Amino acid sequence: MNQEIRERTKWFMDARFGMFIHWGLYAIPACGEWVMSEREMTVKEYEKYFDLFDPVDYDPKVWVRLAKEAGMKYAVLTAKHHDGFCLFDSALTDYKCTNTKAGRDLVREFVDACREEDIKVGLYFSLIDWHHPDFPKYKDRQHPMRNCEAYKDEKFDFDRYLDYMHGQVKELVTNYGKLDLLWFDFSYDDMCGEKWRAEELIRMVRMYQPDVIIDNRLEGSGEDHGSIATAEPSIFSGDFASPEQIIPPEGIRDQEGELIPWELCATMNNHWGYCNFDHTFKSSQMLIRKLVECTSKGGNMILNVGPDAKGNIPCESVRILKEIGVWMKKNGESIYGNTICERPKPEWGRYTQKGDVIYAHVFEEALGAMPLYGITPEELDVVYYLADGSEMNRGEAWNTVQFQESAFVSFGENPVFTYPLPDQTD
Ligand code: JFZ
Repeated sequence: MNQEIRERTKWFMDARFGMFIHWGLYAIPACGEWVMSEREMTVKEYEKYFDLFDPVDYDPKVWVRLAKEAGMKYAVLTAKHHDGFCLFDSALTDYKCTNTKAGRDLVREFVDACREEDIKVGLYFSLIDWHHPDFPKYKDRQHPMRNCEAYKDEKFDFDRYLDYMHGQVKELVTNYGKLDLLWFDFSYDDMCGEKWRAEELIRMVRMYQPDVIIDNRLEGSGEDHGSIATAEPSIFSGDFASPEQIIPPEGIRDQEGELIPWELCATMNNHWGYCNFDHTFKSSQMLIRKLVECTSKGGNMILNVGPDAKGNIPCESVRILKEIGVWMKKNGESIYGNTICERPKPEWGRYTQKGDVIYAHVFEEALGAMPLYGITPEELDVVYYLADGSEMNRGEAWNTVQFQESAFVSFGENPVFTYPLPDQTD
């Protein structure tokens, strides 16, 4: 993995935790961002949501402050999703928020809010566009390119679409100041890489935004060249890998075995876009553990919210984020700037590490003593609870820490113990 990527992604890999925001016209039908495809709606049918769109409560400062309260360091908003509707004031289409009742540039307000609150700014941009007349129409979820009945006789000039798509990306990278992150989505089958004129696209982006971090979804998994995991990534291979919903078992490494930047994208319930009947929200405890797991494997987690049609983040998500925030306030030190700890994974949880300090995340109650696998007693300096700074009672047993009844933090709170290792140079 090259040095340039390593330097560019430094802040990102230290940040560890971000907010993904999937928001657009699909908040109105309220069953996820794929509704147009899933119901095989025509452009005309779907456009009724364009007429209805009226996000009276939209205030990105509220979103960004919530992200901050949860301990997140960056936020990524869907400037355009697959439905083609633009949350920004594109000069290349009328299908944009400024022509709806919203009447304002929603991306502009979002980037301003992020900068005001000192949150790094990211924009998601869909390579797929179901609204554009020159984007070949889809049939089903897996094959967005297959023609559906209603469009079977239409001709598509794909290059014209690509000019449009590149033009919009240019607008985003030139009209909104410095962007910290761009999230392109997504390639499939042979629709990948140069089919998007990816090299040209990335050269243009880099000309205006030399430091922006870019995901790896311009590239398809079927490509036999490039990929950031190879010694010779192509220019459009991106800066980080983007596993979805599934945490890679051992983190992600390149061919030399070196960790590469990666970011798990995850939903809180089972949808990205707002869904008014999906109440299957994960617990804050589980999400905290997923964040710890990503950190312990050298990766990030970007956790999604799907605001509703008025622009409010669902109350379940707000509650969960606030709970995570309480934990992060006390234990964030074990997440930010941390990475993989090259010791055997403890049976009862996970280690994260920053410099000489090991943080032990206890997921499972031990029977009185907690063996510090892979750490010798000689290495140990002090052991204390990160949440309150109190010292742990060190047991007699070799390589174990004895719990003091009174100091025991209940399982549900994800206690973290820190093990600052003595200075190696001593
Ligand atoms: C994509 C989008 O289709 C989805 O709406 C959401 O924005 C998500 C973050 O990204 O979904 C994908 C893209 C790629 C894969 C799976 C889901 N994939 O390669 O497995």
